[in-house]
Amino acid sequence: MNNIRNFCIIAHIDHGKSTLADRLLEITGTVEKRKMKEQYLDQMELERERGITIKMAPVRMVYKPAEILNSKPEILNKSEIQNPKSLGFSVLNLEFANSEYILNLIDTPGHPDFGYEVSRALEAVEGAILLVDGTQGIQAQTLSNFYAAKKSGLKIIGAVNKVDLNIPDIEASVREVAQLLETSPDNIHRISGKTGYGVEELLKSVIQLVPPPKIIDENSPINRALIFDSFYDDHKGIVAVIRLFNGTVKNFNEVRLLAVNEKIKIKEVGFFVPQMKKVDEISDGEIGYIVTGLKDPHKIKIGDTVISQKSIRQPADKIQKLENYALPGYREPKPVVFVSFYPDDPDKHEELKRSLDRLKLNDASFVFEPDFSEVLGRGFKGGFLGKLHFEIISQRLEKEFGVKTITSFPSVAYKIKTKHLLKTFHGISKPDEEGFVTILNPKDLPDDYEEILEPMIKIEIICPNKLLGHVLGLKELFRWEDINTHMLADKIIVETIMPLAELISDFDDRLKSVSRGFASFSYESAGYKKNDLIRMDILVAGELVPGLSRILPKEGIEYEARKITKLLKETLPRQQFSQAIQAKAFGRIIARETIPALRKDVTGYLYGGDRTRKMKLWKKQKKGKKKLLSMAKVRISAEDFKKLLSK
Ligand SMILES: Nc1nc2c(ncn2[C@@H]2O[C@H](COP(=O)(O)OP(=O)(O)OP(=O)(O)O)[C@@H](O)[C@H]2O)c(=O)[nH]1
Ligand SMILES: [Mg+2]
Repeated sequence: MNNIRNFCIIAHIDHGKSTLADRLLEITGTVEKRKMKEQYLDQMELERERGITIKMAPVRMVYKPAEILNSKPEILNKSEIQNPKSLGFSVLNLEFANSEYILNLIDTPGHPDFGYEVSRALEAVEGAILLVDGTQGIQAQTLSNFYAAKKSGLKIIGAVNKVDLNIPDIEASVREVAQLLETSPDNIHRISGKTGYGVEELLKSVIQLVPPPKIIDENSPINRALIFDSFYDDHKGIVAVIRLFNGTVKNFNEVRLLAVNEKIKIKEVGFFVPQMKKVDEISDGEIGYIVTGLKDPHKIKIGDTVISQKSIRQPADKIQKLENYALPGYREPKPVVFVSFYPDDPDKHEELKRSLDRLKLNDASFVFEPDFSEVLGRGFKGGFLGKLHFEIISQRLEKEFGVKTITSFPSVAYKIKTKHLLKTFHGISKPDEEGFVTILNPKDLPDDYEEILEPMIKIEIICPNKLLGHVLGLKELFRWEDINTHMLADKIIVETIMPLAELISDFDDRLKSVSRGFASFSYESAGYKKNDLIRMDILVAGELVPGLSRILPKEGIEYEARKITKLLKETLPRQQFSQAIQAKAFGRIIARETIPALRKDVTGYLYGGDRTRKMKLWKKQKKGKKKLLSMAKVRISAEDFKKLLSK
């Protein structure tokens, strides 16, 4: 066990984690060179398409320094092995070179919407490489991930990446990282994940500095493992990704899932290499998977503890209460964006449910519950960690499961006081002690509400000093309050309070563009605040489109109404007939556009003056249209929602 190292790579988005992981896969011979492709661990179709990591990816690598040295005869001369400097390690020397190490790496996503993946990975490892793009320096998620890793008690190794780009700012980034880690710049690695420069030295540091796995109570009569991820495999069924904290798990072992209190017989155990590879057992301190044989996806709970007895002669439950063996597990994810999904075809309700269940198995931060709309029928309300998270789930539904859905505008949770009773799928909403009910769907806001509170966030933006003016230029557009600034090395941190609803408009894009990509942000919730808001409905061809209602500040609503009707005109498909698009608020129409018809003149072949015949045909066409209309559900893709939400 002394030769096992469990570690992850954490960083801000795009700082090069998955590219560094590629080099580690190569150095350790885990993936053959001819099979190598860029960001190898990003295996999901959407990850490759978008060039970002969405899921954490564990991989087990075996590293034999001596073998590597043998393959490089030019450096295999004893004096060099004993001269630590040349090989980048200082303590272990020959003993190190002759050993074999098991390296369990977890690549993590950088985008804050997938932060739950990172937080779970942190609990399965003992160390982290904090990677910083040398051309950018420290960014918001560098900070938030660093603090999270520190809190989890991990050994953190700093590395500045992309040194192949040879830009002068690199040393400034090194100083920033050194300051953050409270160490000397000499201890920060300078690497290039692209060329491989410095990567082997970094790996050696991981081996030297990251402690071997911690074992909780070696004499415990219980084997236990933490479930930190799960997914559905078409052939194997429900698979749990685990970290062993005590003992071993073997094929065909009977184990208990503690939180859900379910006994299962393990069908298969294995490692990720990075594909699933079956083995006989996973032992102390290692990371791997178990095929659970479970049919019901709700039986897998992320953060649950898998336990079994080490020996039958010591019945565990007699020794201690089983709950006492539970590992700490995870805090529940807190969704901030809510969207309702309805199947395109009402008959597909079950299929949609099954698909959402499977997605949830693969994405613990996604939550959903039943929902109902008079027009669209039975559906589900999904809770997401952000706008990108919603976009990804919605696209995965379509790509991986072939399920088409009608979705509502992404919304946040408002609290309102009203005389009306608010019906939800689960019955009538009960007011809290202060008389407020929470609404997740804008359509539920009555015009004559008494009071409305909107959720606020505390946002922290980090940018180079010289861009401060540009960043502050966003103040009015995004309704900032209480702005504070402070310095961190050559950067400035802006703290402000902003409505959460602004975050799901195009805040991220705007910040990126005013700062040319040099500013980044993180946020946390900051309670609720009373504001002057109203519901705006959208009518297409005179009919209210359920998913398009939104809650907006009264001030500037006409502008918002004109913008959305115009955008909808460009977005919605043309029909056989012209359609009016209207925005309604304060009980009246405040903006209007018309989508022209895909003209097909049914009277075109008639000539002469017999008007009644024409009228008859027009009438018939109108009737057909009416029928079409009642069926014309407005389907808007996640990408179009993004456009509609932009400022
Ligand atoms: N020049 C240069 N480019 C690099 C280097 N490492 C990564 N890149 C590029 O940076 C971009 C992002 O790389 P990724 O490895 O996907 O970054 P990531 O940190 O995994 O991104 P997320 O997982 O989405 O947070 C890609 O275009 C890489 O080719 C490097 O050392 N040098
Ligand atoms: Mg990545």
